[in-house]
Amino acid sequence: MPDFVNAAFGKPVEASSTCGSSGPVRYCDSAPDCHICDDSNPKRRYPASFLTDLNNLSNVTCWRSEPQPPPASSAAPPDNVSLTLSLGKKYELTYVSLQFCPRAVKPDSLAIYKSMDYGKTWQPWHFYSSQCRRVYGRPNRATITRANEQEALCTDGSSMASRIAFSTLEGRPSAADFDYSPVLQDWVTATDVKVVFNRLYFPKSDEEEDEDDEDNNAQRDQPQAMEPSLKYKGLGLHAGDDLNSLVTTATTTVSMSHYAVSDFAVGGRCKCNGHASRCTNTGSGGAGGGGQLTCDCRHNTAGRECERCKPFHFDRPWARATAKDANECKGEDGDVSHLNGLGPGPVRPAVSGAWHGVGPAGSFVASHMFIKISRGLCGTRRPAGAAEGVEAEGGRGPFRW
Ligand SMILES: [Ca+2]
Repeated sequence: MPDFVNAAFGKPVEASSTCGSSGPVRYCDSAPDCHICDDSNPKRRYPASFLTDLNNLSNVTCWRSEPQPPPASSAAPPDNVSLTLSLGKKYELTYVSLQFCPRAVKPDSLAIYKSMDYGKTWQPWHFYSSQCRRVYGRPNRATITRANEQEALCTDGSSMASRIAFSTLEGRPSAADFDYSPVLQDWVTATDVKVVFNRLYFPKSDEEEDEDDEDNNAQRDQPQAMEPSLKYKGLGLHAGDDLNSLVTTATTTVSMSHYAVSDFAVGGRCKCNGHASRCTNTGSGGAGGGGQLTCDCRHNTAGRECERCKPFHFDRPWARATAKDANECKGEDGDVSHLNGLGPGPVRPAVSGAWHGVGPAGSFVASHMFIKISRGLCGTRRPAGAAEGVEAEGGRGPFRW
């Protein structure tokens, strides 16, 4: 299988908000320690590309979002600052980690989503919040059983250290049988990963009431679980509001804060369904020259993820390779093009007992010959118990197995 890598390294990340993108802005860290960011000034830039650059501890580089005032109450609209990472290929990911910048405020609530179709559709992968029920409509302590292994959990954000690491398989019962769990193989597959920061702070007074809130509001919160933003519709800020003017006004009165992340990493392997030991760049990739990452498929498989059998190798159905069985696609390696004109007819393998099998494409292998016949003409496989070399009915006439 391909090497375990940080698939995010060097990949582009799209940020919905970047500090100083429309001119110099004052931002503050957790202490009253304020600075200016300005995206047009190389010394004061905090672009999204700093999320996936080399994570050098002696020279930490950070992405920072536009500063904003803290929410007035728990009913204030969510921030919805997002980071979208596109991997350009299916990967099987075992962790997603975010390292927050030194001295930066740790977010209270964030959601991680994944896409398996290059960003067309998204599904929740994990939530972090000090208020799981309120913000995401999910219990804080849910249990995963074999019946709901594809369910996103919410864990308490108050335990967030300077790094959060979501382990995709942790606590999921079938993780030990990963090779045989299509559900989990699907669960860890992603082409894109999106992090949405919903809350930097949760107002203190609301936090203290949380214990009662858990049960009393469980039902009220439930229908809004999947769409946190709906919960705040009609309250506070609207999409059309000029945030910059609000930010400027607020700077003098409240401590401005922001999201600040130094490293966005996703750990996993290029997805090849067990049929390749590496992924390679193919093609020129056009003007960018980046090419397209594709599995270097073996076992007679084909496709970007080795997700199907090569032509003329359909003698058994495609299957993912496991630790015990390569599940190689079977067929005849020889050139059959010269037999294309051969019409349907009875098949008589020249050598008794040299029968290899009949595949979905109607291929029939006998000794060193590869004879193309129409589907179903010679039946399916040798019936159990039928001895080799006996006459058998098949299509238009008897032939030998
Ligand atoms: Ca960095």
